[in-house]
Amino acid sequence: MAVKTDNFQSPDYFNVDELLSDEQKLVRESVRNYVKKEISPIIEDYAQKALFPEQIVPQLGGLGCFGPTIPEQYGGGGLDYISYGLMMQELERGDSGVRSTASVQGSLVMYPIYQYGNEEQRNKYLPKLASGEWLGCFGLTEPNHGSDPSSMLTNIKDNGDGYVLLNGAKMWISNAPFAQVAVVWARNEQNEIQGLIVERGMEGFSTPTTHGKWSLRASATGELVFDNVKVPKENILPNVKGLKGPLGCLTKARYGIAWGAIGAAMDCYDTALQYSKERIQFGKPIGGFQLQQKKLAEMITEITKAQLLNWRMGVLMNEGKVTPQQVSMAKRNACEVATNIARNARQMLGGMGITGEYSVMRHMMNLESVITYEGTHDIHLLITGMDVTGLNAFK
Ligand code: TGC
Ligand code: FAD
Repeated sequence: MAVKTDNFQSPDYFNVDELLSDEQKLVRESVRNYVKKEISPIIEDYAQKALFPEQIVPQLGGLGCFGPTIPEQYGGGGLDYISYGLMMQELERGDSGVRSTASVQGSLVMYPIYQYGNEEQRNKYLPKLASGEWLGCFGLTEPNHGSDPSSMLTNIKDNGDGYVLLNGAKMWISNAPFAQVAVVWARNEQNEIQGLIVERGMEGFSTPTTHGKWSLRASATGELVFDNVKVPKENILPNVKGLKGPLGCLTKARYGIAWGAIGAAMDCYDTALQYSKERIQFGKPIGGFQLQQKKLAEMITEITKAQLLNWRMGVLMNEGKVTPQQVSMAKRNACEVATNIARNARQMLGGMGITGEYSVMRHMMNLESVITYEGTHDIHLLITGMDVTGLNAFK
């Protein structure tokens, strides 16, 4: 496939740029330039072939996209949450799978080691994860427990010799086939959920690849299988017990997804806008027809609303005031908006919309995963429903 030129023009209808600091704009610019140079030219080819572009791991590390809010002493970027959000926006503008790689590494692997780990664990793992020397994954979902992780069966038993024995299986795990390190959530003998760091090479630990995905094809997904894996007790994350451990990580990752999904939507909108001005039918550009303008007008309206919501969420996150329920709303909204925009943009491109000549169909298929993982659309509706009514409709 021919190398692509990326002519992305970022939509900013309500001058949201004016709300950003110079540092935040600089961060965004560097990731945008990286995506134009290293991701856009190759990503369609990798997605078509269902290959994970392994080279992005050290590249993203070098760019500071892994753990940007983790303190610099552990290799993180020491940046604020709006910078982090803008990074995720730009990465997902390129491809949701690339953003996934960064989200998992930063929010689901580095964050729990930083937040729930001890100093030795932080020093041992965080710098290597930050630089991209190591890739990590996060194991919460199981074959029979997705939306309801509280019912997980994966378990640890004290082996009496400084080790625990880990048994069970995790499914749908991003980065798993290439990861050196897995943060795994399991039940202990007191029935409490605990996190532990499992390393590739531990006997009884395998990571079979998941094949046949029509979505996130350039992201590697796999299982984590544990068959009496002897994990040193020192690999248990000491500072959290219970489901709030993994759910706390999800809040950080959902935050990044809310920004990321809008990045994908911005790319779909920009592609459809440019196409509508160039594609002539019935003697004029299709952008001159009212039906196409309605689609574009609705797209830019929804993108703008979501950009403002994300910015406000970032401010609250920086102030330590955001609630998990607010993050949940922003994640759900961004995914729904982006999914609808991708579908409409694809239609606006006519037959060309189903080809890899344009990014839109790839985004559209990717977003089906993004609206499903980190809590499905339904689960996030129920989180908001419970928050506003005080009544639990999950069970
Ligand atoms: P519940 O009783 O509500 O809560 C248990 C404890 O956790 C606390 N909590 C949270 N803390 C931080 N952030 C959140 N978002 C939190 N939600 C709840 C809660 O306060 C409580 O604390 P405590 O101190 O009282 O113990 O738990 P529940 O079992 O009723 O479940 C609630 C529910 C359904 C919302 C939760 O299970 C859920 O969110 N389910 C969705 C599962 C999910 O999102 N899985 C994601 C797997 S990872 C993934 O998809 C990665 S893809 C990444 C990529 O590739 O980019
Ligand atoms: P289910 O929970 O079986 O849900 C099926 C349907 O039932 C959904 O429509 C859901 O909304 C609905 N439903 C469930 N409960 C209720 C209810 N109470 N009320 C109403 N409707 C309900 N997980 C990880 O741990 N780590 C990862 O890195 C990871 N990466 C992923 C990558 C990809 C590409 C995908 C697709 C998934 C990934 N996941 C990961 C798993 C993801 O988080 C789960 O798929 C998601 O949480 C949903 O779980 P499930 O697939 O088991 O669906």
